Amino acid sequence: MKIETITTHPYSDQNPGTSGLRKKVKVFQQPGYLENFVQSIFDSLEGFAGKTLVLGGDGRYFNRAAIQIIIKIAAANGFGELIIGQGGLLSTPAASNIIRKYQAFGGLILSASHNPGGPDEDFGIKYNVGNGGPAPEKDTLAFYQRSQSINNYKTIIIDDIDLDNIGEQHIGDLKINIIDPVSDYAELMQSIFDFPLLRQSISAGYITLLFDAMHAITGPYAKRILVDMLGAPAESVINAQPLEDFGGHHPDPNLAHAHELAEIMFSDHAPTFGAASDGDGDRNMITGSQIFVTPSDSLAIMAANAHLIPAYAQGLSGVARSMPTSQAVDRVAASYGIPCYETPTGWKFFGNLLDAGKITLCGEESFGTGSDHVREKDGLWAVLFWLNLIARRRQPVADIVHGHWQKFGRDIYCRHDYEAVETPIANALVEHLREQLPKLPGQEFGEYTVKFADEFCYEDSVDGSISRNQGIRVGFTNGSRIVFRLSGTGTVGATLRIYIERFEPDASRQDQDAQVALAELIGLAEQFCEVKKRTGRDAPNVIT
Ligand code: G16
Repeated sequence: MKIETITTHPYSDQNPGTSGLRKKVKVFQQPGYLENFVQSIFDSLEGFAGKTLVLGGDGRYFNRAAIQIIIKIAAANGFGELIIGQGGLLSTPAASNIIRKYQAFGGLILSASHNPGGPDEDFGIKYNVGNGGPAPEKDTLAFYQRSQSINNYKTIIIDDIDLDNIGEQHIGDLKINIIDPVSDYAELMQSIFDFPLLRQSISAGYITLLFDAMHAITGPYAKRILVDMLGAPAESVINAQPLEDFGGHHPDPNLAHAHELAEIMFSDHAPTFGAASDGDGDRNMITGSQIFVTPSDSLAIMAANAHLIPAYAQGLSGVARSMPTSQAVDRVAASYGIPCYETPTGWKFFGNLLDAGKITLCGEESFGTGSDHVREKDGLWAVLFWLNLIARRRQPVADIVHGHWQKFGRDIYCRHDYEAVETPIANALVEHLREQLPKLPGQEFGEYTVKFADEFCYEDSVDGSISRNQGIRVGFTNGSRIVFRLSGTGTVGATLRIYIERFEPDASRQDQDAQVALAELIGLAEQFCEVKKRTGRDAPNVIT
């Protein structure tokens, strides 16, 4: 194996965001761009000689080409084994499972998640550490710093590797193991949920379901698990074929983008349960006949009912949510007497809490829920959790949700996204918000009095690391909140996210439309941040 050292020059924009480096495909296709970032990662890591690296992606455009490039750089840098999903495919939670199960040194996951794919769309790459979770901030910072001074990368000159046939291949001392991307994951799911009960509920027609794979990675996983193993009819999984451009759509599981599913779920021939997952299979959207379950409510309901699932029958050690996620799960934790942690946005912040056994379940408003079974959020796991819940409780989704609100109260919640805002405008807006923070506490706005106004700073209770500037919060004396953040996953300009919530304990007032119930707070958010005034827009691009 002859190692070549190729001269390169640094790119200034390789600072990973919320979840790895996400850019337009054309940015990644610049000479040495992907190579630099991968070499920067390897240069920042220690002790991987002869060890195993897991490699796979969501199958979007550039996935295969990127895998071939990475194989050669990994070989030249001295890894001993590469485990790669057949066809270069691995869902993000499946990759996390494989890293853990085979005790790999780490893994590279290729995805831009829910962002669109294709030659003019998005690509991404992130490194996951040996616990199967996304690299912590200290590592991603090291990758970025290295990328700013890199002047060469190592590779080998060989023909492309066959990614399509399962089995072992060897290049010099390097073993390349092409594996079935689904079977380890399916086995893990079988160990968590009550598959016999699910099979029975589906065959008896008690549960009817529809899963929208959005032409992304979960198609093969859903077909194997829901259809082959649990006996759901083949037509229960739609858009099951992974496509490089996701059929030209955003593989983003929300009511706007999973509209085919949404139309059926709100029609008079809706099945009992409907769900969708995203590009790389870590997000989930949960619906029932005539009802959409917000991700924040879904997390709270899962926490409240976890004891009904075989793997969590002993109860939960604790729960966690990202800061902008609604406080619904906090109420469940308080009532069950278990701790609830509030972390910054980004799955990487849950890793330490999960590893330390402080939490069993965690989730985010951005359509992510997961548990200690892997170190990523997990779309199909959430789907199976809900199916298992419905099978155990023998109640429709709407009854489960309304029953939960009656017991714990409802945290009425929404998120407004203003996408592709010009970066200077977004930065000025954040600065404007910051300036107001010291004077807001105590001020009254109609029925709302500001209790606190700050910028969220997180101290990790396991390793003591501190993450500052994680979103601006305005909290009111009645428990309502408005949160402002700039997204760390966009690829064009800046995306402003505004998260709004209000607690409604009165069961007779819980069935309101969120936009109506939150209208006053939505008006206040504009008063504070002036996004409409500053951008000239009259509405958010996406409301979830
Ligand atoms: C990633 C992160 C999540 C985060 C989401 C949105 O998810 O893993 O923790 O909540 O991005 O982040 P932001 O608000 O910064 O855009 P995914 O599914 O995109 O990998």
